[in-house]
Amino acid sequence: MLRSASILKCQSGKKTLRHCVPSQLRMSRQLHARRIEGVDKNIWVEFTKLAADYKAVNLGQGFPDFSPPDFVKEAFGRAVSGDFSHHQYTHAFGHPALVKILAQFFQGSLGQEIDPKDNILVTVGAYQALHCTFQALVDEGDEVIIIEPFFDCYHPMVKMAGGRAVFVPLRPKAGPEGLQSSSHWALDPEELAGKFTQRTKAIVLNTPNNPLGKVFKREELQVIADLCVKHGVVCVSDEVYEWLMYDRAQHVKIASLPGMWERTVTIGSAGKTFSATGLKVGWAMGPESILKHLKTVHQNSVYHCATAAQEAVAYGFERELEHYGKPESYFLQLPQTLHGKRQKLAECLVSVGMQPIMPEGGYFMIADISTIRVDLQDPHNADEPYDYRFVKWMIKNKGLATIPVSAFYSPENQKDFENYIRFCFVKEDSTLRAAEKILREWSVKK
Ligand code: IK2
Repeated sequence: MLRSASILKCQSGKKTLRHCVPSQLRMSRQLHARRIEGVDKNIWVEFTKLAADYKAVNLGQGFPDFSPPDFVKEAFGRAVSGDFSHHQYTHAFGHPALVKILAQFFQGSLGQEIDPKDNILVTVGAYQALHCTFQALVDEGDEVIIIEPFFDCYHPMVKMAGGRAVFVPLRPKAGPEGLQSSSHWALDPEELAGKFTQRTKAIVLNTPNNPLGKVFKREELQVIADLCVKHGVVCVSDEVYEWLMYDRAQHVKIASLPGMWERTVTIGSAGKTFSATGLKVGWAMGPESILKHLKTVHQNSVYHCATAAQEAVAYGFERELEHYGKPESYFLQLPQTLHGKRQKLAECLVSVGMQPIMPEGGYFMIADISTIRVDLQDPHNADEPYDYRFVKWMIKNKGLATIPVSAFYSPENQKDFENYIRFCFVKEDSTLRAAEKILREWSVKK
């Protein structure tokens, strides 16, 4: 703005541009705010572009390459072609139809009566729910405990809020012989307890976890809950994959444990719930005492989310409530479909010499690649972690895209986890077959 204003003035005053640049700008003042320093790299921007540039078979970013269920598509169609009001502003903190059904739907699993007005904030995907949470709760110098591996945006969001991230890794424990499971990765309770200090404001939990697929058991959640209660700490519980459970895993909401409702922000995503990541409708749920602060951030940044998308999501939940627990429920059907895809991918990875960690939930499977050594001599990025170089090499030379797992670790722990890559199996069977073909041909050539 300033620059174009000065150019306009120049033209009218017939002066050269140099004379017109305000003196403050002529001094080499930095343009950007310091809070965005060090958070400019983004794994999705980098690897999604690379996958597209090389037209790779894409098991990288977590989005389904199949259609959402017909009832969601039809509801969206009705929303955009129907009432004029679906094209206009709706309530700032959530479209009335959506907050009403979300309250009804989740009160059972939260063990809590939910007030649609006070206890819910509808956001632009789970991303914005996370952003509002960190902006609203974290002060300069506050500490936020993040369990590793973690969905990558938690760290930059904490930093941008002025907080300090404190990391605690899930550690792989020797399991029984055979295929490893995400359930073999656990927190060390003593190590976790040691991370809580007087400055700890919040802990971030993600169950089922991205990228590992770990589903935290009730006993594991209880350890976290006890520490939150003891230290007066808020729990940010990211549960975007809550419907995607495999085998006998069960999703437990930490907010439902004694003493936790009043200190937990539970975050969900309609994109993941209905296999429609482009909808970008998410939500935060919690006590009014916390939610009111998230609303302050929301009303001063986004104000409200797309009305038609919220209308469609509301219909989706109404339909699911009607069919809850029945075979026609999408929340039952989707994990059943994905169970087969997960199985197939694991078998394929084993057969080509990788060691997959079987996920108990979610979209992803990580695999140990330390048995597959390839020559990654590339002088341009020799200082990058091994998994980054491996995935880049695989995209360029094998036409298969995945995501390096060390992207989900802090700089201090990255080195210990650079032998894993992440595969997304929420893909058409034809996509998975194309990936399998690449992997098999590769393993034959070795
Ligand atoms: N929280 C978690 C744990 C997520 O995985 C995501 C979406 N991630 O998808 C990218 C990937 O890992 O490949 C979100 C939050 C954000 O959800 P939404 O799309 O609703 O903003």
